[in-house]
Amino acid sequence: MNDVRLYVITGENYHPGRSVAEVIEEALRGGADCIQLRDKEASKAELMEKAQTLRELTRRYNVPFIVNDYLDVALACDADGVHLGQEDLPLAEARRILGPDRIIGISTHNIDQARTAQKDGADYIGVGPVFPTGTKPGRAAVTTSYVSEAAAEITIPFVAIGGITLDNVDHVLQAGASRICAVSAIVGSRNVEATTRDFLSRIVSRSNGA
Ligand code: TZP
Ligand code: MG
Repeated sequence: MNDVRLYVITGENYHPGRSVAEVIEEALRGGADCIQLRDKEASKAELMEKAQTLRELTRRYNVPFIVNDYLDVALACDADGVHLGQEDLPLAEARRILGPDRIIGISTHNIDQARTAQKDGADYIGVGPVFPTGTKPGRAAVTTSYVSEAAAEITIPFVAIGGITLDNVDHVLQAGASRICAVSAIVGSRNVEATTRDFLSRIVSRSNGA
């Protein structure tokens, strides 16, 4: 996860009438360098089909592929890893099942959760939601102050997530994030490839000290 700068998560409600593969391929063309399949509505069979499609696609672009929530689907499609929330399977059990080589990411909402995930061997953490977001309604925003706390203390890679758009991404980068994760601002945009490229150039110029 060290090289990841722009991590894009699927969100099919944001692009009615267009397939997940089509939209994600545009993000990959724009430079997304990590893809997560997140689908809380699909049946297991549907999820598996999407996972296989995205696995093939991400392999072509040589980009890590992560499955949200489901270790069985991740293993069955040979994903690079899984992403788990605080209420999902505990990290130690997930590690036992997945082994040392697959990526395990953990959502965190405060610095204590981040410390725990790091200590327990997470490969990366999500830090958010930074801003309120319709993609995860009802979850309080952690603000950029948690991003700054994570930047000051956490040594494993972290991705800032939640309500991040081209209008506020500079604040998140200024707060200390060097990896950005987004759903709606990218997959729901009118030109997915161009928007991805715009996000990436903001991230890169910030890491070059601009
Ligand atoms: N975890 C924390 S916030 C979030 C997830 C999955 C949703 C991010 O979606 P968006 O549309 O980029 O705000
Ligand atoms: Mg989950």
